[in-house]
Amino acid sequence: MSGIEDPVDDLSVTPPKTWATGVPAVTHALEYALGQTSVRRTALTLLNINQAKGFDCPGCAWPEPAPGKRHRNEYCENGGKHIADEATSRRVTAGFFREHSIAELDAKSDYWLNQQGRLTEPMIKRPGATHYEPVGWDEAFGILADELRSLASPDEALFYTSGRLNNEAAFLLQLFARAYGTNNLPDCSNMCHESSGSALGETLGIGKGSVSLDDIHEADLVFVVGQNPGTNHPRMLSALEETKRNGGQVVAVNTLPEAGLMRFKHPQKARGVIGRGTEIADQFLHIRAGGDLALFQALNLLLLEAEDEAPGTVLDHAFIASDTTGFEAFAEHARKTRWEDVLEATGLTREEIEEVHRRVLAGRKVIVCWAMGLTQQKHGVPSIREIVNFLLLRGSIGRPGAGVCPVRGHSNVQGDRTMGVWERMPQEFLDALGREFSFTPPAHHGLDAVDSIRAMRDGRASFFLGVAGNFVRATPDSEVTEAALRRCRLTAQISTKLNRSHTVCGETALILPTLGRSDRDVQEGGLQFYTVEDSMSEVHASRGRLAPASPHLLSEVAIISRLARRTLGDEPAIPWEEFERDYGTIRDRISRVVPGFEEFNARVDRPGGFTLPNPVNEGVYPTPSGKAVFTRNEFTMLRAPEGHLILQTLRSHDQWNTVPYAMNDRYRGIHNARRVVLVNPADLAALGLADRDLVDLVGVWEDGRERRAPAFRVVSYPTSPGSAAAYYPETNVLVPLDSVADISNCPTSKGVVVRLEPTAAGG
Ligand SMILES: Nc1nc2c(c(=O)[nH]1)N[C@H]1C(S)=C(S)[C@@H](COP(=O)(O)OP(=O)(O)OC[C@H]3O[C@@H](n4cnc5c(=O)[nH]c(N)nc54)[C@H](O)[C@@H]3O)O[C@H]1N2
Ligand SMILES: Nc1nc2c(c(=O)[nH]1)N[C@H]1C(S)=C(S)[C@@H](COP(=O)(O)OP(=O)(O)OC[C@H]3O[C@@H](n4cnc5c(=O)[nH]c(N)nc54)[C@H](O)[C@@H]3O)O[C@H]1N2
Ligand SMILES: [Mo]
Repeated sequence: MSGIEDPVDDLSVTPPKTWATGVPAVTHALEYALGQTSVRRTALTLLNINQAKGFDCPGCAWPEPAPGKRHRNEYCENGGKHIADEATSRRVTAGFFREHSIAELDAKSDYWLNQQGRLTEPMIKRPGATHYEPVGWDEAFGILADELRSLASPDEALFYTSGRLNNEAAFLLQLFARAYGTNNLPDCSNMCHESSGSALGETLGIGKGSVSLDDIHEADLVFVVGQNPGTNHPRMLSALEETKRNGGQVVAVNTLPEAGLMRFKHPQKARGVIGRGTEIADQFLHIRAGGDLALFQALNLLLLEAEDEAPGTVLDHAFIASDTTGFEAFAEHARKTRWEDVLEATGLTREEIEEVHRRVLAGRKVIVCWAMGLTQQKHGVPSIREIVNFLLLRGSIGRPGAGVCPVRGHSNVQGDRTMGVWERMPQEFLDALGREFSFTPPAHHGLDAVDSIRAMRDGRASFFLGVAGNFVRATPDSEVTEAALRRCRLTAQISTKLNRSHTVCGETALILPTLGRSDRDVQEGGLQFYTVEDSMSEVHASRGRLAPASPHLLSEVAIISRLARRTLGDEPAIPWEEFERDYGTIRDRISRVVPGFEEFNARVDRPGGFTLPNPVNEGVYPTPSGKAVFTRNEFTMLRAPEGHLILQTLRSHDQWNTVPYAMNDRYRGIHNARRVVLVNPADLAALGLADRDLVDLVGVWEDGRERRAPAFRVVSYPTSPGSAAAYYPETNVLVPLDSVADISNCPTSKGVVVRLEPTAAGG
């Protein structure tokens, strides 16, 4: 398999940190930036991140405070690193590809590939070639268009995107795919918050969260479940600090005692520099992997029992009667919850859960936040449905300070979905799109990420275009996925930086280099801006400031427009050239197709942009019954066979998804190595292993095929009993393609059964 070696294996371990951010954090961002580029570019980039006239941080999707309330430096350490990584002065040129064969590049680590710098001109690998060579844009579009036109069915083509893409380009991509004839629009959401979308769509009729930043600030109680904000959403800690200042409480639920959940030192305030910072979690539940469903079932049982004891004081009967369906059936089922199951599944004590229950009773303004620790579990969808039950019981939805908060990942992952990047867009959207552009979009659903891999593996798809992501490293079962991509007739990637999706090629492969968020985008119609939507449905503009990395780059909008025009000609009649000239004309079309975007151009020009309407907060639930739905969820838990552990594959502090920035995970005390596996000391003893032993991680799955990730250092760490943790993407090889969450089809990246085998000598 490709590129498994690490540049450094010089592991040192220090005790895990018990607080997050503070001055060292900003220093780390600056260090990374200055290692990549000049002082001037560093200053230009860092000072423009998330400012009203600047660009949206390409890091996470956490929202910015209102324009007047923003800090001069409204970014975090990791946002600073992401932008420095894009603004780097290093360049990958034609000479680089002459020097390195594709096989040679494929043997390099993900870290090394990224460190080579920005891509500068379009490149092609022709059939049978060992190297990429330069190709003109025109020829590249011709090759892509010929291939698309030669397919037996449009459904043999796949159009992947990640949430790095802006709204305008996302709208054009889905328009192009549908005008061409397919709904095959797999995206990173399929591997990310798909379980949230499934659960919330079914129960509340909306695929997104319902709270704003102000709601977080004024909540009585915020749950942070299966999420590591100190690393992945650092600005969320400022919001939680505010919750606490206003008298609210925080309960953290995690299999690891993550630093950011414990204590927070604000990096941009004097208080953050000295002193102990703010304690974040009032209560920390060190839960077993996959125990969250059982936890919320127990909390729901306690609420029903408390209502029995003091009728009319606990549940919100008026809300339940007016706004929901299914309460009786749910309650009957919930009363059968057995404490012995709950205690086994969660590993918590009954006292701990009762203590949470008392906190819940203290107020109705309750918010539950969650991320990958829930969505990437086999029973992620029922777990989230149970959270909705929990909030509905006390009417903690659709009211100030209350609601559901799936914390999104990529900066515009939510916007891409709003723009129609989804293999299963509702018919109303397709009808509106068809009306606007006078064609009939295909009605049958397309393929998601996992099904796309199956289709390539089985020869049902042979054309793959990836936009703004790294499909081959983001997806599970690396060996299977790599073989699937290599079977394609053509693979093409619209990217800013080199990654493994460029080295795992189809017969023909193309690299189409593009502008990044921080780059100035000038078209015939003048200086352009893009728009994005954050995790709380706020839509705003993003304007790049830097000189583009190379004169040969085209914007994503330009690449998609030119490819579409070349492939489709004038049928259907879509003004692709006009779109490329002036992105405002795309927004005009969006305003006529996508609900909530009326007068888009006018409204997005205001500082801070605008917030999309959220029906749930107006008491409207777009479900078939028009009400919020209580669900019955069967108790279930993760069990590993004797001698095995449940492995979660997660992010270190120094990476952006598939891209490691350094070999460190500072808050967890891991330095100079990524091939480490964190295991509870009691489990280590039971397995006959010692701290720093070298082991292979061996995946165990019902298909009997061996999946092996060789040579990991064991680190004794306070993971919850029976569970282990190691970094993604090095461990994706262990996640079976068919091991997916029920209903959402999201890979179970947080629930992989493994055994640890001592690495054979010489291994
Ligand atoms: N710096 C940085 N920021 C990022 C990203 C990045 O790579 N780097 N990625 C972005 C993206 S796309 C996303 S989706 C988000 C991801 O944000 P997170 O979801 O925070 O990311 P992970 O590192 O996958 O962490 C999963 C967390 O869930 C916990 N967990 C695992 N299993 C369970 C379980 O069964 N129950 C509970 N209660 N907890 C569990 C883990 O211990 C860990 O704290 O971050 C976004 N922000
Ligand atoms: N085992 C395991 N697997 C996982 C996960 C996990 O927790 N465990 N997490 C899943 C999740 S939550 C997600 S979201 C996916 C992430 O999957 P992806 O979104 O596909 O991966 P990224 O690593 O974010 O993609 C990085 C690449 O994007 C390109 N890029 C960056 N900026 C731009 C830009 O502005 N324009 C363009 N065109 N290209 C750009 C660069 O070339 C860079 O190499 O991975 C998923 N896979
Ligand atoms: Mo994600």
